[in-house]
Amino acid sequence: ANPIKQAARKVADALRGDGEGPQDGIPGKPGAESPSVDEPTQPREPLPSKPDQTGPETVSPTGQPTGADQARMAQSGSYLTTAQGTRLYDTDHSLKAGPRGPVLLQDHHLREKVMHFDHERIPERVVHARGAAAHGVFQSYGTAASVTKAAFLAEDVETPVFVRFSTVLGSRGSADTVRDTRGFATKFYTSEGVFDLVGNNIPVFFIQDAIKFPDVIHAGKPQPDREIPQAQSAHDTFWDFVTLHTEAAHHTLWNMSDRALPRSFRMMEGFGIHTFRLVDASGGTTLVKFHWKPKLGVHSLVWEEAQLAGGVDPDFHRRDLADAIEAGAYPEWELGIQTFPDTPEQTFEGIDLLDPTNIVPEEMAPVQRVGRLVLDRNPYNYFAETEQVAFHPGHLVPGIDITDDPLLAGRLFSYLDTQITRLGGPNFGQIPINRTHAPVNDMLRDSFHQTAVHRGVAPYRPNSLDGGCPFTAGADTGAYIEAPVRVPESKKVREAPESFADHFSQPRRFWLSMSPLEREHIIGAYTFELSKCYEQAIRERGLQVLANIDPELCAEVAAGLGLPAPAATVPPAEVQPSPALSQIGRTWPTEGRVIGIVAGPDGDLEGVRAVREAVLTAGMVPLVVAPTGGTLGDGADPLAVQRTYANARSVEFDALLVAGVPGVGADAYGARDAKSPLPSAQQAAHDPRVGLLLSEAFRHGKAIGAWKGAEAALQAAGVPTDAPGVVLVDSGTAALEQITRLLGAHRVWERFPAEV
Ligand code: HDE
Repeated sequence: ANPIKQAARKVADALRGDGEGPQDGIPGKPGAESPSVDEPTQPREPLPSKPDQTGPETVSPTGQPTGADQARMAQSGSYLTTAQGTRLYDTDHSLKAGPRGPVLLQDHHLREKVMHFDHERIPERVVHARGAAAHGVFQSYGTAASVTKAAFLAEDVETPVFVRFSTVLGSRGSADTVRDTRGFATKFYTSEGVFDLVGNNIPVFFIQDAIKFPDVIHAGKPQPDREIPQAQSAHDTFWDFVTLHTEAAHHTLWNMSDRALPRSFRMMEGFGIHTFRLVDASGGTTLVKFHWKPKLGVHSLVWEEAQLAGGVDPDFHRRDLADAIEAGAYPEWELGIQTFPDTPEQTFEGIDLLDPTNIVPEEMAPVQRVGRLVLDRNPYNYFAETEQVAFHPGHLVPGIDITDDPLLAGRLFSYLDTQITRLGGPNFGQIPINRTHAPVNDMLRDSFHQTAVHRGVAPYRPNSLDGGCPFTAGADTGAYIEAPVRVPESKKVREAPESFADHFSQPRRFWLSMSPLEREHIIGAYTFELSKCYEQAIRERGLQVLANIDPELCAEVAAGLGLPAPAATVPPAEVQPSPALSQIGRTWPTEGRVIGIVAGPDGDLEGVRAVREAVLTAGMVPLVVAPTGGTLGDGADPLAVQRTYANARSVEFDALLVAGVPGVGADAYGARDAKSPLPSAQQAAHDPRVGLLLSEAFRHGKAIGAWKGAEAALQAAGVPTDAPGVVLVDSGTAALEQITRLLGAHRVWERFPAEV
């Protein structure tokens, strides 16, 4: 019998609905017809709003039971089809002249399937290639309504958003926790069109003029000969550039600070960097800088954690973001603005607002809160949403305008231009994640990937064939009208203004605003990075830049490098510190923090159960760590294990709770020796994996709470029970209470050598 004919008959039967057709349909919908395909989008009509913001239900990090989620299923119908909608009877074998014969060129299914696969990859972003994103809602307070007519900033308006976080230098597959600036790009789907706030977690930039962007990125990316190092600034070309081009000194200093090692995307500030211009209902203008303030505070990893995570969990930040949202610990920020009078000089208290290497300290211009952002849904599909989202600083809405910052000017060109290569043409606005929620009525036509079927014959103006439509709007009908600001009269030049020439006073302010411990971290970072440079001249130039920022910083780094400290070539600037820049010394909410509960079958299981519940009630995420996977305890209600001694590393946890006697069951690892004279409980305490977990947590300043009989495990790990932030009490819940208090400060800073 001919198998192809047999199969074809089967399909024909199935189509008639009377035979045993393919049975691989979705459970519950046997033989259901595929839903009819939606009409192609008509850009003239209001586009459908995004689906409801319901969180996907899948495996929860807390080990909660999960349910199937239709929206997450790959199938949308019972039968597999080609891209043209034709049903298929086999997708596992090529069409051949006999089972052992040659494959036939006429196999159009094979051709289509492999052709599509061959083109699955698109170019990654030239910068910010590695990212993670989430959907959410922005709710405005209305406090900005007096300075901007932007509809989404009026009182109590809810606007759907999509936010993408990223590193800058690494490729799409690089590690999350590298020392780098982070992107913080927000797409607001407002009623007046899309507004993109394409910012970073560092408020200044390496360069003052967009024409230098290719230079700084060529220097920062892996070196072109061997393509190393990946996603790092610790190499000759980066330091060669930033030490010659001293306007980079401020951004580089932030990069050497803890800001470049965020604990979580949820715990980063965001900055629009450039000064923008707000326009109110009567045409009045105000200069403004945008800030995102995280509800959980600004927190960082320590350098060793960042390095470890790069290996043990390169997806550390994207996992943290997705897990937090899935667990219901929705990340939150407030949008804030610093406002400045729109004077012809565009300066504020002597600070040039057009220079993107400058900040204005919050003590001089407070950040006024204008709305709240909540991220509450993970993307369904990384490629379709996170990869294809296209941001552009020129996506502006009425009420928000630009200034003459020369860096911003270049960005206004670049972001559209780059999408042509990355997304394959100018119609990227029609990709679902990029679609505006405002009605579109443009006269743009054709080109690659055009999904609209435009009607009519007159996509031009003026016309009579369409009755003169479309008409242009005015100020009273929601038109985007550029603020009619005066352009300075001058001759054409390739020059920076004199006010852009001070490269050291702003970094000096940042340095002076740091606590002693943060300074230690900065010194360590410069010493590490410059020590990775091969060229002596580059190290020496690096020290010269530091000498011009602060002699003590320079001396400490020079000592670490074993080089003499040069004298400053510019006198140290007289600047006031800005305490708001320091991350240490405040108390923050602990929601969404991850608590590791280290347990073993011989430990206090009831205590573990109780503390797990208490962690959940406090809005934090409990992860039970046990010798093996599966469950702890038998009987009717065993306790699910989320991590094992073999796969848990301290970097994942913000604090540890040690339940009684951890570690039993480690035979295979050699920790438990049948011939040992020690009772099993004591041997268990010496499980080296538990020891590593505890000693790392201790070294990285994490709170450790232990109860009933955990002393031996702490001792074996070299964790003194009387050290700051080590809590030894009678029960797990009592331990939790104390470590929660410690967590408010993020880490037990007293454990670090430098005075806080
Ligand atoms: Fe970007 N930048 N950039 N940048 N940038 C891109 O756009 C560029 C700059 C930032 O999650 C690219 O779609 C130039 C400053 C973020 O998709 C590209 C200059 C700031 C993202 C581009 C700058 C940023 C990008 C690459 C100097 C902070 C990721 C792919 C004038 C305010 C957005 C793309 C996302 C991405 C160009 C400087 C932030 C090539 C020419 C300053 C967060 O267009």
